[in-house]
Amino acid sequence: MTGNAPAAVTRLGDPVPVRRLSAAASLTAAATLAVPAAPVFAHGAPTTPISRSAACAGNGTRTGTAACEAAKAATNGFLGAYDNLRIAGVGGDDRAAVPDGKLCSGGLDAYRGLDLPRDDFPSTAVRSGQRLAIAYRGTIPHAGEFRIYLTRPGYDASKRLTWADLGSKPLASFTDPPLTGGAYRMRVTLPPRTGRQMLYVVWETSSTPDTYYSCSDLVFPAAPVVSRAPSAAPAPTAATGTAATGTAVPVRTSAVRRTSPGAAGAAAATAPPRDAGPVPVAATGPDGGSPAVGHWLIAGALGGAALAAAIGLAGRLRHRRRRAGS
Ligand SMILES: [Cu+2]
Repeated sequence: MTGNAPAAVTRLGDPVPVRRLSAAASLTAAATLAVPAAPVFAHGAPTTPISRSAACAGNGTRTGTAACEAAKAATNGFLGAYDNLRIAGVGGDDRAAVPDGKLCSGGLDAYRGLDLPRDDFPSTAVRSGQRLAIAYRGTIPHAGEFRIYLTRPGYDASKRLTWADLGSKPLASFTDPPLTGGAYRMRVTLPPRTGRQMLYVVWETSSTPDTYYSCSDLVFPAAPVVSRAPSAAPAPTAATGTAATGTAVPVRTSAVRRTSPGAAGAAAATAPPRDAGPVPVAATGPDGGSPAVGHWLIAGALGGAALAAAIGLAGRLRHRRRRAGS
């Protein structure tokens, strides 16, 4: 368990806490003067299939889209950093820690706009049976387990996501998957679904107290439209149709049609064959870069630098201590 490759990588880019303190002090001062869009090196989020946090939250790649603008507006004009959607001390009981209807924000106020039940969040076009590649950007690597959930048939994307939508068990789970190119790599086979669905990823880290949550919007092909022949003969599509999908047909169809061209383009751009997936612009630096610098730059840029810095420093030190102790 200990001394494996990912842990070694982590330590390479891990300055001594004392040095971090002095560097942070000067960087905080500098950040208040300049740096419009400061990079954030926090922890992680899925970039493929693109998650609402990686798209819309701080330093996201699609913040200008209508859904992201709405999400931001619904969060008092500010969303937290895209890779920092985490809760400490969950200990595996996600359902107790994250309330229904707030799964995409993890119940965190700084991300509540991500819970909006909209059908135009940046999404990924997929199909049933596909071996979907997942790239979970790890801006600070941690050991831990990923649990990948998919919404059940009959999920209604016009309502806020609940645990019941996800079923009792994850589609798959992975412990310490390979970290290559700055992202954890996993693959899941997608079961039969139609229309808009949600991939919900839980990352319960074991090297820190934190668990991370994220929603990735998926768009399967719409359910086949059942033809209404004058005769009583069953429609040709009946072979694959079920009662559940049949009743859902009108909803799915209209939902897909309402998708804007921009959103459709976004979906195509993140189509599954692209294994690597888009990487948030601000996070493109080498992973061994300087996470501490990013933390302090953003803390300074957020204004109220002193307060933010104090809070951030406390969090960082606790975070490091836990990791050093593990
Ligand atoms: Cu972290």
